[in-house]
Amino acid sequence: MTNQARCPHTFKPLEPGATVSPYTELPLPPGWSDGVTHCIAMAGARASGKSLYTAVVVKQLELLAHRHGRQVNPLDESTRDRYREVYETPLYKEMRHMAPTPQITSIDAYQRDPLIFTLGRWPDDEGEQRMHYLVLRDVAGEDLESMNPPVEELEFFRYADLIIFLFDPLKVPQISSYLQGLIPHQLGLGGNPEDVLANLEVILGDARPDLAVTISKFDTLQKLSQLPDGEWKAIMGNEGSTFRRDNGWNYDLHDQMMLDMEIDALLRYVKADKLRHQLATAYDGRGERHFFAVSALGESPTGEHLSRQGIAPFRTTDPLRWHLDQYGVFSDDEVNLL
Ligand SMILES: Nc1nc2c(ncn2[C@@H]2O[C@H](COP(=O)(O)OP(=O)(O)OP(=O)(O)O)[C@@H](O)[C@H]2O)c(=O)[nH]1
Ligand SMILES: [Mg+2]
Repeated sequence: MTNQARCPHTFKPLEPGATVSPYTELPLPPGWSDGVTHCIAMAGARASGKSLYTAVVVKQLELLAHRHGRQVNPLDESTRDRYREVYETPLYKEMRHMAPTPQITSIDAYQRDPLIFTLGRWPDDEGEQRMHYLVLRDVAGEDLESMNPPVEELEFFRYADLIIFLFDPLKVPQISSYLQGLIPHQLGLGGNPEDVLANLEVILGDARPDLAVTISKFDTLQKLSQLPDGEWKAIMGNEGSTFRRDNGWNYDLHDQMMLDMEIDALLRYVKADKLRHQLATAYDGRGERHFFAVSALGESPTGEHLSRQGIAPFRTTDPLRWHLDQYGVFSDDEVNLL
């Protein structure tokens, strides 16, 4: 499970001791090649919730790190400034939506540079304490939905440790028709997850990084438990199911396996057959994939504004912990209970 330091832009491997990336010719942060890099890319259609998820998951990781006696910090000024301006301020200070992420070829494409955070010192695969870095790349849904996706600019996907593929349950007709009247009308829904997945396959070529297939905006589905008696109420109102409850700060493999099976069953129930089939052909026997369900907000926004009840994230760190747990980073047996 050797995870050597990788170039933060291209996610490609680096030679030991490298101080400059041979791929971008940009200097690497000091001490970079002594650390362990976790390269994570967001994927999904427009408005599937990638940027809001990015904003929220960083805050959640900060809280998680605190429990483990560590800190999650932006590595450089660029990450700090961009995280603050693009992600934190609109969501946490102005309580409004974020603008759609611009296409990667546009001048204002802030996501061309990765967001880099330090995760603190953790053992590497030989038990030696090393600095671990999280490198997150947000992507424009517009690029991933495009008939001609900018494959070259998105080549980093091939080298990612993990792709978090978000899809919006409101794009599934059987779900959205039931939700009418239960949640405020959603502005500007994006494209189909199936088209994005097909493009992602083109971008990936033969590579199959771990894929977290993640239902976003899960709060909308949880509303189905409020329907009068019926099958949806039985499914979403079942107190025993893993997707009814948050796992707090714990990460438990058994809980994750249950969640994976329950989401799979849910997708079968809503007849998301095309997506399931696409995933099976693209990944089965060729790479690891796992189902997740997250909500960055915890509540549907009304028009331009977020819920007055504030932000109540649900299971947002699960996909990241699926990857990090293999390295013992934020593993529960490490919890500093002081
Ligand atoms: N109910 C609910 N709505 C959400 C949630 N997360 C995002 N949304 C809604 O989805 C919209 C789009 O979210 P973004 O994070 O900007 O979507 P994106 O995937 O980054 O979109 P692009 O940048 O265009 O690719 C938001 O403005 C919210 O209205 C959530 O957890 N719950
Ligand atoms: Mg975005």
